[in-house]
Amino acid sequence: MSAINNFEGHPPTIQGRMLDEKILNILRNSSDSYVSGEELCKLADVSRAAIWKHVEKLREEGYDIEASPHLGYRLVDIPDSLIPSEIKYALKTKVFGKEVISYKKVDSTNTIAYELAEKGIGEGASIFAEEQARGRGRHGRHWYSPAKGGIYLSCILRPKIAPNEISKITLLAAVAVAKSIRNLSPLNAMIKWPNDILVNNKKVCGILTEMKAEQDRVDFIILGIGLNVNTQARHLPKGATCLKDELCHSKIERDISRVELARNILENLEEYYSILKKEGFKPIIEEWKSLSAMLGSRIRVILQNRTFEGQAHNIDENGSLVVRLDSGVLERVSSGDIIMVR
Ligand code: BT5
Repeated sequence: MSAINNFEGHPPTIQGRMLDEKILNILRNSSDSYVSGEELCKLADVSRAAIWKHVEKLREEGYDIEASPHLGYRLVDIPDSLIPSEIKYALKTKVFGKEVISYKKVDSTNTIAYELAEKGIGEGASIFAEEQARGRGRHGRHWYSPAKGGIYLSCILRPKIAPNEISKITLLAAVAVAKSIRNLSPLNAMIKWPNDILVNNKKVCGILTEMKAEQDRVDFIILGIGLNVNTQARHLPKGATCLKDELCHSKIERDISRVELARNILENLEEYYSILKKEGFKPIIEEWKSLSAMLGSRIRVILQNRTFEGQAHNIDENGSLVVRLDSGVLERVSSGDIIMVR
């Protein structure tokens, strides 16, 4: 596997990671001022040599830490990297992102998450990568996952649901991501059934929900989210866009913080997942409908063995799309591809 766990050649120990975070938090808390080496040793309860080693490691991860022989250490800049210390900082969740594992490059975060789920990793564990060599869409399609610009995330869920309810999780995730884009930008993110988020009718995000299940119950679900944030257009297929370019078209020139967006997505996932558990699927459907790019529109439905047209009429209690055919007959579609006709 081409993965580099936690931006090193080997997985860091839990103690090592905790010390990194401890040092970072001390530097963060002193905002713009220096923390002397002596004070840092005292607060982190380690030797000067250990501080130096961990500061070096943090620098390798992209933190700009100034070291002055007389004044001590100062945090100058933090990286917009999808690393545990950044994702977990100020993250307001109990389950999603409780465990964060980050990779520089993997084949597919869904594959890694699946393997970890089989080994028993807990619900909410979140696997991030800066790049995927073999990012997957549905039906074995390729998901373009170039380095640095996107968020490639897979979360492990262990809900008590039946296998035929899995599309509830896809729809829930679509609501969470669309809301996060709207929370952190002026862009009107919309949802296209079943698993796309669109901005200005172009795809910015796809969701791939996979599972391991017994006949009547889900063992675990891997919720995979691919979101183009600052991705260069030349790396994307036709019909796709990224948030940065859509902001630029609205005359807003800025990078969006992937870390902030990733945190917000984890927080929204937690909120909607807990709504699903406590109140059922109905409130999620209502949210989904309010964000829908297609209800009421004429659509073409492409299934494996046939294609037909109709009007996107509704979403039913299981997350299936209800299409009104020209004859007036309502047809339910539980999976397929949709093209908006006009
Ligand atoms: C999807 O499939 O939209 C699901 C994509 C899920 C990707 C995430 S990334 C993290 C996790 N790990 C993985 O390996 N996968 C998940 P589908 O509905 O089948 O759409 C696939 C189609 O979207 C492709 O055939 C292209 O037309 C288009 N596409 C591919 N890459 C894209 C991108 N980066 N942005 C927008 N569209 C893309």
